[in-house]
Amino acid sequence: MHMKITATANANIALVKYWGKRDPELFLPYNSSISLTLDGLSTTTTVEFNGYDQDVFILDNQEIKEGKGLEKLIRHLDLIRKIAGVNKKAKIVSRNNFPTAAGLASSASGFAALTLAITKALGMNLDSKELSIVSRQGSGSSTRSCLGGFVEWTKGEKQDGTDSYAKQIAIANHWPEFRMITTIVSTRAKKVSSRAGMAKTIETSPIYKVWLDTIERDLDNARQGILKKDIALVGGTAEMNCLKMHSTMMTANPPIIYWQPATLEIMHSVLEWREQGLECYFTIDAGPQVKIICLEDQVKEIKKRLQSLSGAKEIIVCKPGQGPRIIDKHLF
Ligand code: 2P0
Repeated sequence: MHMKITATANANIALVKYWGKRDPELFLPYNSSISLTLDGLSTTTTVEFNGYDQDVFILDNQEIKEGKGLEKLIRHLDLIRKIAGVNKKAKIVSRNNFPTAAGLASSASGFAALTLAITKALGMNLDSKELSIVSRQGSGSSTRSCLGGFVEWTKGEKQDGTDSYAKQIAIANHWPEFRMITTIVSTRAKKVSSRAGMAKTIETSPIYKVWLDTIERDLDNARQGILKKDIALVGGTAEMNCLKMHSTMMTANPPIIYWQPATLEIMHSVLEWREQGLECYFTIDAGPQVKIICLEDQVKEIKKRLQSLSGAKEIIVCKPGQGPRIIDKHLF
């Protein structure tokens, strides 16, 4: 068994979204989803199991002592301890290289790095499929951060979740010109978590069925678009899929509206720029930030135009990134 292990994992942004759990205990989704693992938005986590009489979690230099965040972490640590047949306590220190509260998929990179670090520290050598199955049970979107490049989280059919895992569609280098520009419009914590939002949507939105009825076509188009490196197909599919997901949220009862005025300002701008011949598409997750999908040669112009808008407080340009890995540099 290793003394201390440090792992790093990248965030991912979905092109075809995960929205809705058929099994909330095992984190089994109603639909498959497809994402890009992003270079540059990452979480690094160091885990040590020897010498502690209670679990200690430190995230971005702050000890997490209570709350839902702590419950999620303990639940995940307990799950892996159970699989490994170990009951030692751990110290876990984690750092994001981006603002945690900004809604930039910190739980995706966070749980992927955590799962890799804990399993390695407990002497388990999981392949990426096994890693993604364990990570999934900490946070759904982290399933896709267990591989680099373009990734599909296949929903699976089985009740035990053994066929609900991450598969790589294409490596990061398959389409090195692909870019995801993240614009931060608000760093305020959102009122409704993704987890609660999904549950409410399934329970109350009259159009959740439409989401499920049309998802396979979106998945097919995204896969084809990625393999053919067709930005219009990938971007167009992602944009429409995002709008459909938000439509299901907005028609929940009570309605869930993650957009802020600045979100709409950027959405309208992207549509206008595209009409003017600048090829770009938007996607938005369960929060107000807008991510713009484009190719490398459009980045400079898009950044310039974003800077002239009032709402884009911060702009982060991401390329296709690698999957999680073990590194030598420990955080403590
Ligand atoms: C996604 N989202 O595919 C979708 C799009 C948000 C909107 O995955 O409850 O934090 O931990 O499984 O992974 C965010 O959901 O939720 C998410 P849990 P998670 O990226």
